Order: sequence, then C-alpha cells, then structure tokens
Amino acid sequence: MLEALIFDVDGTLADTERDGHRVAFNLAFEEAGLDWHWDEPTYGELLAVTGGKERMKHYLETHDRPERHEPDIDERIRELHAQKTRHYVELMRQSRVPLRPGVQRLLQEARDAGLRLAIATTTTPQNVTALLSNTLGEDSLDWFEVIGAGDIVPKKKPGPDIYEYVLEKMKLSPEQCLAFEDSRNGILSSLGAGLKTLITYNGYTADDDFGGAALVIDHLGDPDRPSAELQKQKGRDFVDVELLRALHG
Ligand code: XBP
Ligand code: MG
Repeated sequence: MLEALIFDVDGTLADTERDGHRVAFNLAFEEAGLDWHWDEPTYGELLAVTGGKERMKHYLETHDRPERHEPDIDERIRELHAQKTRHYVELMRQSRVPLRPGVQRLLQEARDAGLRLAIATTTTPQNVTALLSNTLGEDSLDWFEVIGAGDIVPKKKPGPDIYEYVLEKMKLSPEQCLAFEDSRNGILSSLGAGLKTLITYNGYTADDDFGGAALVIDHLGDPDRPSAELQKQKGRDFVDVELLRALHG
C-alpha cells in the first residue's frame, strides 16, 4: 500500500537552482569582494556536486582559484555559505521562484487522500522553510511530517542517507513510499534507499540519465497546464493520486 510521498525540493518543487541558489551565491560572492561569478552554464556544471559548501569547494578546485590554498578556506566557505543562505531566504521572501506546475495541487490531493508527506533534500533547512512558507503559506510547514535537510546526514545525495533518515523517522519501509526527484544525483539517492521514483526534469537536468525511474516527465501538470510528456506516455494531462497508486503498483 502506498502510504507516503517523499519530495526533493530544489528543481522538483520549484526551479530554485537557477533563479534562487545561483543568484544567492553570486550576491554573497559580490558582497565578500570576491570576483567569483557563476553564470547559468557554469552553475549547471557545478550542480554535479550537491550541497552549497561542497559546491564552492569543488569550484575552487576545478577552476584552479588561488583562494583554495588559503589556510582558513573552510572557515571562509562556511561564512560565505551563511551569507548565501541569508540572501536565498530574502529572495524567497520576495517570491522570486514559484512552485512548479502541479506541485500545489498534488500536495493538496495527497493530503485529502490521507497520504503522509515528507521532504528529503540536500539544501539548508532555512531554505526549505522559506520556500514553503512563501509559496504555500506558513501552515504548509505542518503538512510535512519530516523535513530531512542539509547537514543532518554526513553524506549528501547521491548517497541514500537523507532518504534513509526520513524513512527511519517515519517508521516506513521504502516499499510503502514514492519519491519525487529531478536529477541524476537525486535519483541515485532515492533508488539507493530502495524507493520507486517519479522524475520531473527541468532545464538543467533534462539530459540526465534517469535509468530505474518509475516515470520520467517534464512536470506534474495541472488541468489548465497539461504535461506534454505525460500526455504522450499515458494519455493524461496531469499526475494525480490515482496515477501514483498505479505507478507504485
Ligand atoms: C540541491 C542542492 C543544494 C542547493 C544548495 O540538491 O544541491 O545544494 O543547490 O543548497 P537536491 P545549500 O535537489 O538533490 O537536494 O547551499 O543550502 O547547500
Ligand atoms: Mg533536486
């Protein structure tokens, strides 16, 4: 029986990477007087590494930045990341990034159907709170029984740890749940935890390898905004709870 839905956040609930995280990183770099700038294609490459602090370190190494040799670079990255989070939360407060099509409707339908909800993400907890409360309202934070986020597990996606953490907290087995992801790193994490996974890809992840997914579509769709991929594959306009139950088998 399908008991619960577990959602990734970045790229799945909203296109937060390009218009949220990337912008917040650049604001933090500028404010710190650094000449680092992540344009859209560069950021797409950096998404290979999940986690903001980890991504900055990866950038220093792959772009051979002189700062990488500074003895206190880890502390500097932690400070930069704290500023980046502050900017990100402010961007969310300004409602810069809307939810993706079908997200609000499906969450509501799932709640009405008695399905339990949770979040499994790599991003910092404040970022999740900021996105949810500024799109779905303050009350929506209570819709999710567990919000597994950020450094709560030592190994971020593609490791399965964050999904395993959520499953353990909810006292559910992977067979009782469905995961929602948007990226290769995401599906490696959810499949690694044994979860059937529905993919809604986006501009950054459309060409990712989604082998093992239960369904791969452009977005969840809404009655007035059908999913072209879902129409092609299943002759339906949008993902609903009935379809989730069928996918879950
Ligand atoms: C999301 C991420 C996050 C954000 C940045 O991956 O990789 O690192 O880009 O968030 P996923 P922080 O959607 O697979 O969870 O800067 O707060 O780490
Ligand atoms: Mg994601």
